[in-house]
Amino acid sequence: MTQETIVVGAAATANITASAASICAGEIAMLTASGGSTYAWDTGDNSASINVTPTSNTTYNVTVTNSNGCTDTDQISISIFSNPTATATANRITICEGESVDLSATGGNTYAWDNGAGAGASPSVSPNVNTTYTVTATNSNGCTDTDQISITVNALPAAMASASQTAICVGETVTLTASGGGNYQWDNGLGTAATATVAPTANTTYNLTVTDSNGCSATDQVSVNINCSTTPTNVRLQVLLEGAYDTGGQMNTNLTALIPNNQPYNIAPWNYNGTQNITSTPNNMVDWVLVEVRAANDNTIAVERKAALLLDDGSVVDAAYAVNNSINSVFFNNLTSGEDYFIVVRHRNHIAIIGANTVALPNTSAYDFTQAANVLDANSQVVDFGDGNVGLFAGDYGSNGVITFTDFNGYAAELGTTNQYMEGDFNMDGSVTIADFNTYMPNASVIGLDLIRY
Ligand SMILES: [Ca+2]
Ligand SMILES: [Ca+2]
Repeated sequence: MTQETIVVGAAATANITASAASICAGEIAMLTASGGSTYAWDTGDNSASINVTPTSNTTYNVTVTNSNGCTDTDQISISIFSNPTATATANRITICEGESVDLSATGGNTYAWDNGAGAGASPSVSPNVNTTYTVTATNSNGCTDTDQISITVNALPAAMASASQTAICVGETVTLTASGGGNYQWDNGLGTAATATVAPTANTTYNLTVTDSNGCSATDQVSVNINCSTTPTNVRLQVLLEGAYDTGGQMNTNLTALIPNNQPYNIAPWNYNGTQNITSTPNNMVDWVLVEVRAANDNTIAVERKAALLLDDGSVVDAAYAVNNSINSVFFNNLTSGEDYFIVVRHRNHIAIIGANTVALPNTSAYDFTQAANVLDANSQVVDFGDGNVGLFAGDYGSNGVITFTDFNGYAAELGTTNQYMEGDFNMDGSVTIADFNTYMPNASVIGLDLIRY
């Protein structure tokens, strides 16, 4: 009998530890086996430690073999938490610089945004440049997902409002100019053009809004101030012209389209060299008139003259009215405020008149030449319209202060002209016709006052 010695080697004891028993889908768990010298995982791996990324709950087995060739097995289960699905949106993805946008995230329990958007499901942000925001959504298991939303930021237009002058005298006009591209909108009723003409009578700030092709807007403003060595004296008066006169204190505006932009009294006999002009004719303008202010103590002395606009209701206003229809007076620069004066009204084919009374200037209620009592020698110097109003006699071709056969000759020489601004157009309708003769004829012997005749 032989005896056999059986050597019993130490048994292997397999053990697996995991970096985490539960992980989020997509995460790595490190499994570490011990208890032997070689390892065989059911994943096919043979190292003591393996990294696994299960997508569902998974049990991993390992067979451990020690140096004696003894084996043992162990297993470990890794459970998977589902991940949230993050979704980032925004109430708008294109904004103008300075605007804000509301971001929104869904899919998690808590959220964290980058680029300073903070935490929360719906932060409000105001990026100054194009920005992509990434949100990390975390669910109750602590698993996360990310999503992104990109916001496009359009720069603002370079709005610029400028003025041809920023310090003016009352009655002067200023051109405002907008730049910065796109569309323009001025306040103060100035419309949408790139340029606007204004004649403020008080310090005024003009606001401009510029909107570019992206719809982004910016504003600028320019102020025009009254800063003048002289303070104007506002002269208000009311006067009607025969020929243009209709009824009820109103004149027609048949001549409006033909009225020159520059005042027409720069020729003989007036030789008035004022620079009054308009860039567009107000549709209620009847014609230019020449207003003269005379001294109270000597009504033969003309203190100052000014060409002005006669409107269809008889009011006489400064040329600046053409760009500022809130103006209701004529601005004189060389009168002494509070002094009394006589007012003279001249028109290029009518008999001039002078007030019967002096008036303290500036006057707040218009000196009313439509009333005979206010006209010197009204019984011979104005025509009575029969409706309570009086007006200047038409028919003084050449404006020398007398209506004679010479005036007829002037008319006759122009007879037949149409659509022109003519002296022989006594009824002021743009044409010289027999109707003008009919206007002239009843006045053919009128003689104006020596005092104001040329
Ligand atoms: Ca005449
Ligand atoms: Ca006519």
